[in-house]
Amino acid sequence: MNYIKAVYDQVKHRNPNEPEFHQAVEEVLESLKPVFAKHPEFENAGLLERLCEPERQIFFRVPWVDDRGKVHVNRGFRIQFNSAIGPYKGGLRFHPSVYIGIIKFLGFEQIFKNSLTGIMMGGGKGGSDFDPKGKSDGEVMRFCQSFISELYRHIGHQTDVPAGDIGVGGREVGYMYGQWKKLTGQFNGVLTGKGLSFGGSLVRTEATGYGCVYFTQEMLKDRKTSFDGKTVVVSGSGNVAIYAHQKATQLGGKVVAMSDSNGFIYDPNGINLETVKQLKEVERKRISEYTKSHKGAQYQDGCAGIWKVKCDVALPCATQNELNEEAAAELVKNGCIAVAEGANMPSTPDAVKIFLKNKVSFGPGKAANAGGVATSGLEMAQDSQWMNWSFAETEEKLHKIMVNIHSSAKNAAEEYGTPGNLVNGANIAGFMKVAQAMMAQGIV
Ligand code: NDP
Ligand code: 2IT
Repeated sequence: MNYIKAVYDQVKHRNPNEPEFHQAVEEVLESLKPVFAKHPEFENAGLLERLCEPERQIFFRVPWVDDRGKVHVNRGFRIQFNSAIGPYKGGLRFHPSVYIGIIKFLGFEQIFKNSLTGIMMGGGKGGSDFDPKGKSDGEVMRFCQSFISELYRHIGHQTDVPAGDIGVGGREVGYMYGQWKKLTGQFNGVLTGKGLSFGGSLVRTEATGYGCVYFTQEMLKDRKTSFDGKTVVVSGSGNVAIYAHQKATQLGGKVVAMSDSNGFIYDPNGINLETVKQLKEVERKRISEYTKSHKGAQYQDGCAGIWKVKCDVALPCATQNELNEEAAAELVKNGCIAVAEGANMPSTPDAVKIFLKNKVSFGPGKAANAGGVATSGLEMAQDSQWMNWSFAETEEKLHKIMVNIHSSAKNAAEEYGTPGNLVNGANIAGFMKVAQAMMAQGIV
């Protein structure tokens, strides 16, 4: 279709040297072809041009002082991508690889992901090229304070609500919330992922990993099977990976491999999650240390090697483009039947093609990892009511949301002629709600 191609060419022209953003846009536009064939009015309304251009982009300087008194300057970003269905919502990523193309790809994905949750949240994302690794608590705190000293004027509980992502967890959210409160004198929950004693929600910490496993459970049900007795590989060992491991294990799976950016561990007896939590959440060490206390386990340098480990279910939960064509072929060869993306865009487009061609059940990130932002939405709902829900009540709500996301994606895939293709289904279902809101609200 000429219209879709023209929009994509314009995105590439306007945003040069941002391959991750191009990749995310191309996948969505490809899925939307049958929608635009059915709805010519969307083209007249310039819907795609508007959708691909962020409503607002904020870039700022983040100066901070290290423990030796040296001054450093990082870059801060916040992309307020689309507010058609609610306040901008999305995480902050602190990682040295962050540049505007990464934030745009994440913000773009977030629009459709947030729509799929069924909660009133628009799409946004932010972050910095700051590297929290190896920094002291004091350095991280001073960085977070400096970051919020600029960002605070652009966010608000009904305008833009940031949260965590890579390199931003409970510690960082706490420091940012403290500084935001000091600057504004308010207490209204402007960030999500907060500590439980100051407006956080139970289950938010676990939500992305749990949600990813609930989504996978639905895909397995469609194949008339379950997690029980399945061998599982989970890449990463951060927030998403840890709680994906926990829920997969609760449902009867055995997680035999996990990784970090240096390499991966393989433990045929099942990876001991307490050890991983202690190493990664408390001591902030490398995953290689696991083998010191678990003699039956092996460590190998290079994180991509994890996809050679034989498994029934693979959950990529580390970062974008960590699973390529070769890795996908290896998984298929070894009998893997389901892949669900806990991370954002971890599979390359060629890897996705291999999964779909070989009838591997494939859950794309914007559907499979939506449990995190969905529970952020539940945190916002609790804050606005000045209430706390129990763990069980919140988890039940998360579970229902994931089941609904799976069925929306599945139904949309069928309705638009590609049954079983949850990539198309998630893109279309996420898009339709945003499109209807944009059509109703006029040209804004
Ligand atoms: P964390 O910072 O807690 O953990 C990230 C993990 O990924 C670490 O194990 C890290 O290893 C590894 N990793 C990071 N960069 C690379 C890389 N370039 N190559 C290999 N491994 C890498 O982040 P999260 O667990 O929160 O996020 C993981 C993924 O999930 C991201 O894609 C994020 O966008 C996505 N996501 C997160 C949500 C959330 O609620 N937190 C919600 C939805 C999606 P190392 O320690 O060596 O850096
Ligand atoms: O990618 C994501 O969905 C997140 N990092 C979570 C965003 C949020 O606002 O909870």
